[in-house]
Amino acid sequence: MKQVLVIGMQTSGISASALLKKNGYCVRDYDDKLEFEQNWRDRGIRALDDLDFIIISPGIPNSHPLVVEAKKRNIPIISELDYGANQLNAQKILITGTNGKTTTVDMINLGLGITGARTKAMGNIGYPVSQVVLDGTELDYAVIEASSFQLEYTSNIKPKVAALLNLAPDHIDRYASFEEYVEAKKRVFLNQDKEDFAILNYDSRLMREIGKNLSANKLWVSVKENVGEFYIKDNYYYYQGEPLISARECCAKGEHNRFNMMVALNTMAVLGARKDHMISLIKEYKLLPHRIEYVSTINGINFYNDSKGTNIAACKTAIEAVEGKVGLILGGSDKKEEFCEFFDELDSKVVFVAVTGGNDEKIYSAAMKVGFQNIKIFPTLGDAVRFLYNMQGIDTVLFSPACASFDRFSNYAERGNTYKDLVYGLKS
Ligand code: UMA
Repeated sequence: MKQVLVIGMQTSGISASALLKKNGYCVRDYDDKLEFEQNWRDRGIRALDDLDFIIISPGIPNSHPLVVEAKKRNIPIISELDYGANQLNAQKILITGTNGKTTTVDMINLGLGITGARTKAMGNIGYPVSQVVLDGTELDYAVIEASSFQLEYTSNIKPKVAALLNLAPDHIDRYASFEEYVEAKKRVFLNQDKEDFAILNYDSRLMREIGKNLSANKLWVSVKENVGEFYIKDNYYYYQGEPLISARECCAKGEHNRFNMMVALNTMAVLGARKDHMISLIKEYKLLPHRIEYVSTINGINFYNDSKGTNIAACKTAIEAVEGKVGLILGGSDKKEEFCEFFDELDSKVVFVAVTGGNDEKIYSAAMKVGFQNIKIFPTLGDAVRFLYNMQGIDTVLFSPACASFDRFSNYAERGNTYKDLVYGLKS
């Protein structure tokens, strides 16, 4: 019987392990934290003896001793996403990028659903691909969100449509350089040929370079220029040179969401959707929670929750999207991004920054270095919310931490819900 090791026993690992067992493999489950029967953790690198391959969860870093040793021994390492996707009998749509992946996957999934196709969103969005295989769900399309962590160990998937939305520094805690991060992201186009479609961001010079080496049909998307099949002119979505619908009909506001929508529309178009399907998507789409999510207006102050804003680029997008004089809440689990430039270039509509979380002092000293004085550290998120609420001259309180949530929460959703509860608490 073939021997496989699964590293990381949470959402991805649990599903991968069950699928491997179903497929007749002898599976060793490994996790640094969990104590459970037959956890191979206690066997150290002996867990790697006589292995055929390893299935790795996205959260396991390359510096993990088992990964380092497995590479020395030339044991193949496969991502859970790749292992699952290759057993799915559906056309694959693979979406990556630094920001906007989940929203775009959600848009495509809704759009293809409107055409009557059987479709499901999966992957980094929160539902492991291996679990979809285990569930036995019959699908026409698998709309897969892929993180750089998942793409690093993905070699076999051949997506009909693949999209790289944008590239900005992220996960610097995990990658030796930005180039290394970009290399992982580029793998979204791996194995595509001239039968397939690659969607790229025309507004990024780096992306235009990447496009030169792809074999798939390229579909360019821009919010600045009228390139490609879809573009926006005078606040109207255009398709093949003809106006489609007013962009104001879509409640997902902001330039970044218009970009995401055009990626979804391009995907629908190449998969045969009709114009009326596209119009329905634009009219019906509602953003998922925790993405520049409007929470409430209390005593004239608007509160927004952008807990999914886990890097500086996402935080800047959120600042751009909200209106009035802004009180910004920053901070969380550090991802090794530098904040000096952020404060140096900070939009003047941000009148005060409240910092809270694991990297509060690092953020505060970056602000001091560049002379940004309107900033204060708070022990808890609640203290930060209450301070900004009581401050004079603020129209909008924006929680867009630009950091991961793992310092105080299990994930961004728990963090966002905590923020929303604190805001609702101000009413009582
Ligand atoms: N673990 C170890 N050793 C380590 C690190 C982790 O044993 O050094 C163990 C932990 O104890 C834990 C398990 O590994 O038991 C966690 O594995 P994981 O972090 O891969 O978590 P999963 O629950 O499998 O969730 C993963 C993705 N998580 C990450 O990439 C960090 C989820 O994306 C994804 O939804 C899920 O697979 C299903 O595909 C979350 C995420 O934060 C939302 N993604 C990042 C992002 O969007 O920025 C990339």
